[in-house]
Amino acid sequence: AAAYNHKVVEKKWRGNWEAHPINVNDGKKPKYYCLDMFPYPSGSGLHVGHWRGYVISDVWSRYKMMHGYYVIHPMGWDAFGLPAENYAIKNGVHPRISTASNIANIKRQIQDISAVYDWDMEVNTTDPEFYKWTQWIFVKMFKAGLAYEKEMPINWCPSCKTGLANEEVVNGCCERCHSVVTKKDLKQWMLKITAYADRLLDDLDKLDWPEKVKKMQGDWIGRSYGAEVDFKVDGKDESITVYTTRPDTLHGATFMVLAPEHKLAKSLATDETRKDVEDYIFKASTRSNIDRMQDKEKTGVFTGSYAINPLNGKKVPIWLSDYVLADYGTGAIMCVPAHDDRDFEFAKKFNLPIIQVIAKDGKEIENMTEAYTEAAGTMINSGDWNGMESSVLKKEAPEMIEKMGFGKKKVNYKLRDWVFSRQRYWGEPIPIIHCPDCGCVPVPEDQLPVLLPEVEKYEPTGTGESPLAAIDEWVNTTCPCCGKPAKRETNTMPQWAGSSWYFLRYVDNKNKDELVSREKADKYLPVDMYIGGVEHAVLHLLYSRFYTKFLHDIGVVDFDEPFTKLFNQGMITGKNGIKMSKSMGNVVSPDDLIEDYGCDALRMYELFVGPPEMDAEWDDRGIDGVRRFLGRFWNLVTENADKNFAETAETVKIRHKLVYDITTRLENFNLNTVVSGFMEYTNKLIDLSKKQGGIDKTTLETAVTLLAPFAPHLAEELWEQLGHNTSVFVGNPWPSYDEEAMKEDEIEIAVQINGKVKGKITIPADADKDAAIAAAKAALEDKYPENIVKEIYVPGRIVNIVAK
Ligand code: ANZ
Ligand code: ZN
Repeated sequence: AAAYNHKVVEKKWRGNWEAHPINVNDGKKPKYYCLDMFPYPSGSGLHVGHWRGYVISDVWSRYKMMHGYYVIHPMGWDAFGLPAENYAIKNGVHPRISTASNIANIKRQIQDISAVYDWDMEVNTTDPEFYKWTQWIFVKMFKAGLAYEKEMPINWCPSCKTGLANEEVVNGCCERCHSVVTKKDLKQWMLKITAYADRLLDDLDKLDWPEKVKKMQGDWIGRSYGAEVDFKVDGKDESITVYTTRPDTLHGATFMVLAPEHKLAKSLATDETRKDVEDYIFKASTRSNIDRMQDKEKTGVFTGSYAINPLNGKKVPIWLSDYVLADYGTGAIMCVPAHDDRDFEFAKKFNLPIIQVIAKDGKEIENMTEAYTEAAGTMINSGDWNGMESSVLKKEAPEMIEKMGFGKKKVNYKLRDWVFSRQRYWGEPIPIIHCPDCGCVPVPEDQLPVLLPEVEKYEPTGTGESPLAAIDEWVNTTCPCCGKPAKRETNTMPQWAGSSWYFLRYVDNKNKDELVSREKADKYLPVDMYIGGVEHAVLHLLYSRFYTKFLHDIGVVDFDEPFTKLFNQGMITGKNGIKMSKSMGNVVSPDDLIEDYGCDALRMYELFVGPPEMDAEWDDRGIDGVRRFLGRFWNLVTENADKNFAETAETVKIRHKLVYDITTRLENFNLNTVVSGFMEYTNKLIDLSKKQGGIDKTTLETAVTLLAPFAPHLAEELWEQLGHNTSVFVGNPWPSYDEEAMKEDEIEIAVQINGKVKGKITIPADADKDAAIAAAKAALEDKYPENIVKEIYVPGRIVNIVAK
């Protein structure tokens, strides 16, 4: 038989699959929706890192196909956003044009993976037929009161010259360009994602997602239970409300701290403190939240005023400090230095009293050197509350405080509403018209899409207006309500808008009347398996869940979670774990590797580099070993294909074990060990073939079938050589295994004396304890000890003899 030539084989099968699609919807098969996070079509094309996720999702799709599913496996383009716009600013090329050519290039590269993508389902977020529905969702949200305008200080990237959502600020810097983010007062469109906070949090329990991702979303939503407590300002009518999660520690509140932005901050100053207070407030206003939270050394200023602890009537000083954030809770806190780290630090620095109110072993600590932050122990120094268990009190105190009349129970969230407008060109226009009489009026649904107009200059103005504001003919329009002159909204949507719902559109991408028909939605959605990088844990995955819940609530779909199962693949990096990027010059392109080793070899090598959920360093040299394995596998099958060799007991056993190992590893996503498993078993079969003179056809067919999701071209070719004239993926179900048939007749086990291995013995697999011990005795002969305390047989594993 001819040697394995990947070029010939891969070309032939790509052509065959085009002529005879293997993943067909006959209307009878159950569906399985396996989705990749769709790519941004960047100018630099795909590298081997991008391949990894696509190979994983394709293996999974083909595996599901072989279980009789019609697999929905689409691909599309997340094509609005800054890179295309920045390119336009630099080179004067319209983003529409550069985007189209990038897509064409990346599409060709993705097709080289030979994945079973259904290109009839393709979507592109910048296509007016697509963004019509992105705008439609916005209009629906506006009508539901979930989209609103608000003047507020928002995160502003001075380099991208646009506002950012909280989720887009990472360690105080712009997620995209890493510039330090500042604040800017701007009128913004906001989406009320907070209205869904409880559902977004509680429904995480329904999801088969990595725990790590669920925890990140949970922390981001940040629900906490506590109380709001009112403290009267001494000598004034005003009172200050604080938010606390630890009302049990109220007796230990020895001072109070307000955010410098608190509305009472200035008025609490006395003649002596006024100058210091105003200086401090000014300084804080120039700093970002992140800086403030990360301060090593606490800063603060005494206002000169006092508040009254409502529980015990004690006077406590009121301070200002920027470790208290203005936009969380009430912007004011009661400070319990004995039981909170930050309060402790502050008290030490400014010499404020520390009163311990929870004692771990009933004893008060002399000279506390750090706060005791657990809610575990008995209450002390707490009047009527003395002797209570703090964990119990923590839960009961909010209600007690409510009854006593100086506060109430309160739930708080870290999640904030979503800043949804961007002051940039290359995005979906927000479909709103501003009328002097009617206010904000949504563009009527039958007039959507609001097309993105042509502009002469793409530069952001930096004034907080998008380049669209300069196009008078576009901006000036009439009010859909009253017909009077009115102006269009000139902000555009963030890049997340299209990606928050694109997965719904694939299954009905040509529908002119609906986002997705209810019939198709019911039949093909939601996504069963979603595969992509972990960097989207909060942003995209949270926004998509919010959109889906909203579309559920307005009856577009009947499910309220978009992605039933999630898999995050690790990153492929260059040497020393450095991210692959053009600027680092360490990008490995798949193109040459496909040429030299073949698509199948590259697919398997992508999986072989390490556990798929972990990052892995790329090293081209390893692909050679995978290519050689494919050559050996090819030879094994082709040499035996026409032999009609009868099956032997030994081969049957290996066959069942092979099916078992590959299937269980694949089910658990241990894909790197699937590849090493194939290598081991192929060597075993080659040895066996030499020993016996051949391998039977059933075993060869089984091995080829198992290999098909991984190396589809090669598997198709070998399947044909084994005498089949239909695809290995069609009408050829995934092989099953029989645990009985896998069992070895004889097993090798270790013999230990007092835990130390002394030798190995071979015994019948079903040997009982007596037989195993007898075999051990026979093997060790005179080395078998005399003063035996115990003889232990761990079935199938060891004999251990305990002796004196
Ligand atoms: C008294 C206390 C005693 C507190 C104690 C903690 C421990 P979550 O919601 O879990 O993040 N806090 C409240 N508002 C704040 C703000 N705007 N800026 C900074 N800190 C603020 O935590 C809520 C706790 O964080 C609250 O409970 C408050 O301090 C502080 F032993 O009140 B605690
Ligand atoms: Zn009007």
